[in-house]
Amino acid sequence: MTAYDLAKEKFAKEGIDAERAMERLAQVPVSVHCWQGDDVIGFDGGGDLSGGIQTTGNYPGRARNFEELKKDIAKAFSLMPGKLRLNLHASYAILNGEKVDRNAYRPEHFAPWVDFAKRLGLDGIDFNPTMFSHPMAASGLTLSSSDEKVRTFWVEHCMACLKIAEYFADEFKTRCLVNIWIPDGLKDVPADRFTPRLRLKDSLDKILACGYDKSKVDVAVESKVFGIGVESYTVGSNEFYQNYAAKNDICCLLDNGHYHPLEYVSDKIPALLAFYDKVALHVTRGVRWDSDHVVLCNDEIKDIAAEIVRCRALDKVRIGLDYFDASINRLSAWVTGQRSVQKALLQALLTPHEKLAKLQDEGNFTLLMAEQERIKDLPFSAVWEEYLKRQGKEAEYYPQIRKYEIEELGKR
Ligand code: RNT
Ligand code: ZN
Repeated sequence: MTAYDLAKEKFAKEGIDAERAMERLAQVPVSVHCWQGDDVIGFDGGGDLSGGIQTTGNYPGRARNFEELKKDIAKAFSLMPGKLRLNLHASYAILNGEKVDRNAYRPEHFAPWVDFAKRLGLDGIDFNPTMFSHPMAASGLTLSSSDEKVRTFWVEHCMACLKIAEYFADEFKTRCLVNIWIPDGLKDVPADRFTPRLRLKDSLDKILACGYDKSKVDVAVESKVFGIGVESYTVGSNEFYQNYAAKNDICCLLDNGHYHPLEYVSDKIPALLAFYDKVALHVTRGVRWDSDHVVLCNDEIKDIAAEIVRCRALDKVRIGLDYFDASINRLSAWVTGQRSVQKALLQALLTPHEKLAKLQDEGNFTLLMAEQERIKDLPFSAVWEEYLKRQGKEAEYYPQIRKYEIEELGKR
């Protein structure tokens, strides 16, 4: 018997079908962010990375253009198991020298991305307006700016993004998630916390009123606590966006780096699912702050995966990745993070949640604790290895990364 056969038997004894778990996992799309490949710089020359987010490190081989980024994505994605989507930022428009600003981007500026994503056999493309690293974001305020010209520019940008999202949805016949995140906030003690929020509300109203096709596009809003240089006030706070999303029938995006360190996104998922039919995620790893470290298969990620599975919400939660590490090989960072999410999901799919929930309902907390601990020792790794094998992936992917580093990245 192989290690997998033995594991399968063990899981069967727990009432878990390992075959079904692997099949289900292969169907869950993970939207992989393009911005890990080039340190969130983009192609439209908007300016240095701004908005209170930061990439640190200087590992050689950063993708400097579309060709290099495509090459890197193709290589990294080839090492990722499961169903993949591409998460694009508007700043990755392919402008080919055309003088056009972000408020006038058109689907054709992303057609080369569609061709590329189709060539890779991806499930679709998700999209993000880029409201940072641009002269119109120089004040640190965008949709909430007191300058009407600035607000209008970014409202137009978001509307343009919604059109582009419809195009993505049409091309792939899958719904496109458009996630709105703005850097708006203040470094020091505000004199007015109210008016900027009213302006943000008004800008969002204008964007949503553009008549985008709700049968093709999901709009999400991403809240945050603070950013570097904007420590004292964030316009798009958690309460602001949760209420906005609820009242306007759009979706919340939870980034697990965007809360106070003892608040857990895993606990927020079931809370939101009681009210929303969809929840979007940015899976990341914050170390002491929203540092966007590479996702590892740690307790936080396992808890998030467990909630998605036991809320029976694999079709309701849109999983996207959001981290950027420039201190290590960028492709390795990509693959490690994506595999960590897949591994956590597999573990969640192999857990007898119903049995445990029953113990909770019966008030049998002694056995519940004992079982929760015993289950940690089930042979998950044998199923993970089998899953990788069936997906045509090797458990050890570093040799391939190293080879690519020598042959491709080393030349940059
Ligand atoms: C910033 C947000 C946002 C960005 C990306 C690049 O704190 O998490 O999602 O990281 O849009
Ligand atoms: Zn995010």
